[in-house]
Amino acid sequence: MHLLQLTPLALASLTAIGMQSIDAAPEVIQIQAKCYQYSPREIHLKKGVPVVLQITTLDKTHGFYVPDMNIDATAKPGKPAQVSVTPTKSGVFPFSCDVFCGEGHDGMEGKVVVTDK
Ligand SMILES: [Cu+2]
Repeated sequence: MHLLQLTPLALASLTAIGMQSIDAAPEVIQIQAKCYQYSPREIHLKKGVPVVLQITTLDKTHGFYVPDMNIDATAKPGKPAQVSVTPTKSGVFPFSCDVFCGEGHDGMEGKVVVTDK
């Protein structure tokens, strides 16, 4: 009797564990922005693998603009920007700050490197 009662529960737990690994949350990649640079300056992604980019500013408002990937985010102090992205093509895609932040603004840039799986 006890065994029969436990079996459905055990099966349910196994199923839950299996589902969890399939529906694993995308990796969150942290990017820090400050006058006048990003850290890291180079972000490596894999084609077809979803990720969340979280851009945090350490000082004032900065942009995170990746025209080739249709990303245009703004990180405000105390309010990081979150961008979900699944790269659809491999290549090197430059990003830059598109919110004027001071004398070094024009040189505030980096690149996203997308490789095939
Ligand atoms: Cu800027």
